Amino acid sequence: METDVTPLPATPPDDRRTMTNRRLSNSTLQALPALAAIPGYDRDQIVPGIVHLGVGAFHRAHQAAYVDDCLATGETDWGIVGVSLRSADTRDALAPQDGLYTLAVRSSDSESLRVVGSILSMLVAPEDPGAVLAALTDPRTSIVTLTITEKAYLRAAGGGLDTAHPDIVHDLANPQMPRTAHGFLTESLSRRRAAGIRPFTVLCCDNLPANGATLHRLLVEFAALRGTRLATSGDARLATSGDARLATSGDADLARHIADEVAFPSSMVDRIVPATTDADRTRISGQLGVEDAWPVMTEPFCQWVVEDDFPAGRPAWEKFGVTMVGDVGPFEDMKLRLLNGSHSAIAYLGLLSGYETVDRAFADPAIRQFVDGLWAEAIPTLPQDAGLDTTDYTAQLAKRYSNTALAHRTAQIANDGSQKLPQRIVASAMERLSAGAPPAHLMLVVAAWIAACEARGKSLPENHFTDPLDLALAALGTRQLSAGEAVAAVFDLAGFAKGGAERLTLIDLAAAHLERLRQGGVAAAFASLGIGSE
Ligand code: CS2
Repeated sequence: METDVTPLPATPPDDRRTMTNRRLSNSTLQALPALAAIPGYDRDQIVPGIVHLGVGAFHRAHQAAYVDDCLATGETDWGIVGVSLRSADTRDALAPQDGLYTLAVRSSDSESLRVVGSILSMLVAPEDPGAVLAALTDPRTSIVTLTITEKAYLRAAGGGLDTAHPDIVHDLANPQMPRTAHGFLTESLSRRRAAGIRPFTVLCCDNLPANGATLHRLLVEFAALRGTRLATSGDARLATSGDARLATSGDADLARHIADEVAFPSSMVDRIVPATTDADRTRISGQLGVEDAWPVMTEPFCQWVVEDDFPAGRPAWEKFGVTMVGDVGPFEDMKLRLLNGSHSAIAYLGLLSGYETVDRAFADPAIRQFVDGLWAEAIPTLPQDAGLDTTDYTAQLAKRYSNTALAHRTAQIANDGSQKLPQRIVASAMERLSAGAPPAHLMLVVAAWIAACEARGKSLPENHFTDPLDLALAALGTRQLSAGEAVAAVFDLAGFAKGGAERLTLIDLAAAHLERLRQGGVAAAFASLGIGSE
């Protein structure tokens, strides 16, 4: 089957002639100052082998940089077709740049610039879902990577597929015109199977526990449901084939095919990537001498641990820094519970204390002491026999959080708390409690999230951060609930500790903290943990 991946439009010739306002692109690459490293390979020779769903700043600082290293070693089969599932912004910025962008690696006292060339073309799903399906069905596509954020997995509170979500309902009824990652992956796997093309490997790169297995389960559920809905919806294929049973069993078969034949290795990804600001754009463009409309800022640290299960082939990732393992679970848990958990803590407690960035919040001795207490509660929940060095890991985290050049905004991390806290905080709290130890620090993070939500429109700007549950959270906010009532209602809404024996105790702990936060602010909550008192 032929591909119809749309190449990025070439830079208009006029642009090449003008010396002012020139754009970063293939034609200006060789003239960049020596301070910026440029791709050391011929981009024209690179074949697209990876489709990436969700081309945000994180992907461009992480997987695309690893692939760039791989292409530089002479592998040519792993160029990236980037897909935005929602907005056209990244495509609009990168298309005139032939997909090139600057990665600025910043520590407190130095910065290095590198132009990344691994993204060959970009597609915007809502503009042309057919082109995305064609790229996914292209026989050259062997790997599909995803960074679509936690909320785009569309999980119901119990963890299964949210079958009531309008986009799931839409995609089940319109398999040819999907909106969700579930719809795109399922339809393209179905087309590949029908055309005799081997399935691609799906490599999830989002911050979810057992992320590959989680996505695998959701897709099997989606595919099975798609069969059910097709059989009852008068779908065009059924009408023309006149054999409803055939089509139904076809989709049941597809669910089985995805369950049995498609690999979903899990992976742990790590790099801190603050949102790019206008000041970053101006500064980087000034240094390059050409305009880069969308550079990416990041830290020196970078980690990728991947389960080695790629039946359709993979780049020799281990040659350039990726750790290939049999079981990524312990690494995922350590990262989610120690890094992401403390990140959320710093975000909410930092916002309530008036800090705009992680480094400023972390420089506050009380917050620093709190984070140490949080780590002390979370560490015993990690597997003890997996060789994890949590002392070294947390020491590195402390250094990374102190990077003053990143300006990583607390409001950025605060987004989507309802989707993040279950794996970052609540899971550790439940395990801690069932081991007989009260998770007092962990539950302050939940209370601080609720208090930060309550503070929006008061001490914090109205939309300072957002959450998929915002409408329901705002409705709760109008009811003048006691701390206990508010926490219980939020646990129900977000599905925290659903069905767990620990639920009521966790609610009590969080409610006591929320009451302290409401009455005496962060200092009062910290005092209950012995932080800040002499
Ligand atoms: C952060 C993560 O925004 C957030 O929720 O905790 O994006 C974090 O920076 C990355 O996971 C680091 O790898």
